[in-house]
This record gives sequence, C-alpha cells and structure tokens, in this order.
Amino acid sequence: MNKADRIKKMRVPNAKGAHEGRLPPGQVLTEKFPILHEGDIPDYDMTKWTLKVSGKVNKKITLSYDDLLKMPQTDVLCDIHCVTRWSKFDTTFTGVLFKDFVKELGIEPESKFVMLYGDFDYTSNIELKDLMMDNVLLAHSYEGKPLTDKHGWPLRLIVPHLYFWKSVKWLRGFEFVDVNAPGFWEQNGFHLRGDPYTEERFSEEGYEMPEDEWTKKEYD
Ligand SMILES: Nc1nc2c(c(=O)[nH]1)N[C@H]1C(S)=C(S)[C@@H](COP(=O)(O)O)O[C@H]1N2
Ligand SMILES: [Mo]
Repeated sequence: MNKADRIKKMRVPNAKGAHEGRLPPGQVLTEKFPILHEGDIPDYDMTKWTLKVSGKVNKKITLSYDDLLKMPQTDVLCDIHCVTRWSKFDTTFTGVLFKDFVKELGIEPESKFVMLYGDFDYTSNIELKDLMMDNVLLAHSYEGKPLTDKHGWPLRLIVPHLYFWKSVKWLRGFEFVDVNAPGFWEQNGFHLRGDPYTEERFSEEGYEMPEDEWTKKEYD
C-alpha cells in the first residue's frame, strides 16, 4: 500500500476542542518534532554545496551558503502541519524570506509556478503566490540553532500555510516554470496544493481519515 492509501485508511481524530480555529481539521497536536522523509540523509561538503535558481527567470543563479547567510535574516514563528496528522505549534525558524530572496537576486519571475528541488531527488510543486506569502522561509536554523541534518540542514524551505511535505528539506533548487506539474508526493496521491485548513490532502476526494502513522516513526 502506498503512503496516500495508508493515510486514507486511518481513523479521523476529533479535532474540535481547545485549539479549534488554530488546529486544522483532522490534525493532532504534538510537542515532539517528528522526522519524516524518503531516502538517505545527505552528507555535504559545504565548499561545494550550491542552491540553484533556474527555469523561466531573468537571472539564473547558483548561490553558495555564504551568499545566503549574507542576505537579510528573519525569524519566523509559525505552526506546522503534516498531512500524516501531526501539527506542532510555535516553532521558530531563521533564514531568508523567499520574498527577500527574490528581491535580493533581482529575479523577475514570469512564471506562475515553481518546482522545488531537495536531496535526494525530492521535488514538490508550488504556486509562486504561495512562495511569496509573508512567512515563507529558506531556513538554516530552528529554535536559534542550526537545523539538525535530519530536519534538513543546511537549508530547508518552510511553507507554514501548506502541509509540511511542501517544506522541502536539503533544499537545492528553485525552478520557475509555467505549468503546475506534480512533484514527488503530488504524483503519489497527494493534493497539488495542500492547504491544511481545507484539508487538501489527496488528489481525489471522499476518503475516511486518520489516526497517525507518524507516531511509529522517529522524532526528536
Ligand atoms: N528533501 C526532502 N524534503 C522533504 C521530504 C523528503 O522526503 N525529502 N519529506 C517531506 C515531508 S513528507 C515532511 S512531513 C517533512 C518532514 O520534515 P521533518 O522531518 O523536519 O519533520 O519534510 C518534507 N521535506
Ligand atoms: Mo509528510
């Protein structure tokens, strides 16, 4: 059974109660920080690490880690919501806001969509307008400390207003495109956009829902 099918079969928790309004429907609050990804954790030589901006943009650029650290730095306080049903309140990440990143580089995006690339061979599609939201961050730190490798060091995306699979760990590239082609999970049964408040979980509608597969996984 694939991941989408497993989540569809879970029982739906009752999300009504203390956090109604803040906790999206069908989510369970956790204090922990679960670790979820496909494949291996990368081991980088930071002298060779790059972040690539490609596709339909005026400036195609390859940045070093230093380039990023020299850009304006912002702390973002946000809640995060994983499609496997866990949500975590009040997380703080530090890094470069996407809207600042675009400004600094003088990129004039002509395209409405972006394909996000992370190691190893992870992709996720996103609309440019979702990336341009106020608290979308290219994050290098969590709670004031460098990200742990399991949570995406040296760089991960944080898109607080969409399910966490869009928050690409080990981020390596942004490709500006004019079609909203599905990324990795989007090709495997998950929604093209992924708004937790309207439960855009799957690419088809009408499923029975959760319990939680994440409790069986690793977390810190
Ligand atoms: N590169 C990469 N990024 C990824 C993933 C992945 O498999 N590879 N998984 C996504 C999914 S499904 C989730 S829920 C979050 C988990 O982030 P965390 O391990 O820090 O909680 O990372 C997202 N980013
Ligand atoms: Mo996930």
